[in-house]
Amino acid sequence: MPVVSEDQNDTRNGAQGSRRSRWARAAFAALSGVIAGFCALAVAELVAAVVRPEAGPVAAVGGAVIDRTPPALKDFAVRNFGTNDKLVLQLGILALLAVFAMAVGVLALHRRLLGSAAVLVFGVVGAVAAIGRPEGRVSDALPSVVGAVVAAGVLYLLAGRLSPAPGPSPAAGGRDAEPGHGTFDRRRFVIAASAAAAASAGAGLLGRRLTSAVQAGAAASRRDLVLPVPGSAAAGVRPPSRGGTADQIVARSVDGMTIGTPVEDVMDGRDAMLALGMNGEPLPFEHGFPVRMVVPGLYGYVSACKWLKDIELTTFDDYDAYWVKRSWSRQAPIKTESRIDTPRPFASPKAGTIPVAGVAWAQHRGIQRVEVRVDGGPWNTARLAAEDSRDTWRQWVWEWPATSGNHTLEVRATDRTGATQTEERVGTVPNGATGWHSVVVDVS
Ligand SMILES: Nc1nc2c(c(=O)[nH]1)N[C@H]1C(S)=C(S)[C@@H](COP(=O)(O)O)O[C@H]1N2
Ligand SMILES: [Mo]
Repeated sequence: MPVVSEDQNDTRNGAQGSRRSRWARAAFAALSGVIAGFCALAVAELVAAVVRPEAGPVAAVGGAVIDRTPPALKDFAVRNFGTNDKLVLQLGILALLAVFAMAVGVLALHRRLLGSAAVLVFGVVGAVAAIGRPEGRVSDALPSVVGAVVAAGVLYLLAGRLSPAPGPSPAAGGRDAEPGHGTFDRRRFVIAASAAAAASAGAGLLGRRLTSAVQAGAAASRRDLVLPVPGSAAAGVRPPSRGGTADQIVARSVDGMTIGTPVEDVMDGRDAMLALGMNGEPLPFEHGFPVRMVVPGLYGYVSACKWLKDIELTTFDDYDAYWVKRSWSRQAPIKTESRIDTPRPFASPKAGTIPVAGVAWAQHRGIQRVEVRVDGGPWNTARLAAEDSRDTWRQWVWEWPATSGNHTLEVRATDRTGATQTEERVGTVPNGATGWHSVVVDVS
């Protein structure tokens, strides 16, 4: 079957065709780069499925980026993308990778060895990111390195298919290729590229399979877990005789998180617990299956280690946990806070009686009073829902006799120690935000 190569068209159509041919080769070169990139990721994910899923390059680079993102940018991402922030980050990484892959593909067209070697740089980036993760180990480099080496080989091969065929090309029906004129055999390239893409897809699917087999195993063990009936609604740790200079409990998780909790809080009789269940069933995976810590009254980053692996008794002098290393406070009791949930900001309700309602919390101290005021006027005491326990949120409502116009609603809570929520506004770092929540509404 005679196959017409790009270049034979050129000889027929002259200079215009030749230019078109050069563009076509560049496009094919960019495509080679993308295929090599796809191959790198697929192979890396396959190896990661065997070695350790978190060591896969996309997760590792994503994690490394998050660790190095300035707080302001992190806040921006959380504000704009909410719980999709990690997805957006991963898509961003993939988009950036695609651009680089195209560039490397074009480079390989001109400098085959150099372009292929450039792929290895990505392997180094992935490897460094994976090893640098908390709990990272040298073997975590394997997925990125193997992926990059295989991809470099693939790019070298594909770039070879794009180089001018030496001498008469049998695929071109025996016609002489003109040396230096950019002849390449499209069919041979397409076959090689398709094979590489298909093999990569196969590797990626196999990796997925392996990972989902592990997930299925975890799901089965969760399904088979029979929760014991608790002796009380919540049974806290009872203090043994105190002793020793130890003042910090450090919990470690399988995802490399470390969380340090004051021994004093865990042992003071509150319902500190290792939780196996929630709402009458085994913990959901995202909340820490098979076991997590819960200590009422302390923010999650100092108390609530999920996917718990081990617990160590140590001192605050000797060890700083994950977020403490990142400029958060060693100790972080939950602050007395309240929030307006309805009406929503910039709502336009009708004049009349409007219920203003929300939640307030001061875990382990309990909520004593919630007050609401309109346009900086006098405070009005809200009605509180029954208290489930002083460790739980408390709902509140105040019936507002609303008149038409623009109004600002503010709320503040007072806990059972008599302390009233501070008006002073501070951000979440280093130990939790403060300030009064306000909502502006336009009553019609
Ligand atoms: N292993 C692990 N545990 C963790 C974290 C984490 O990133 N990894 N985040 C902590 C933080 S900051 C909070 S607020 C809670 C959130 O728990 P939840 O997902 O059950 O609400 O988990 C805590 N425990
Ligand atoms: Mo948190």
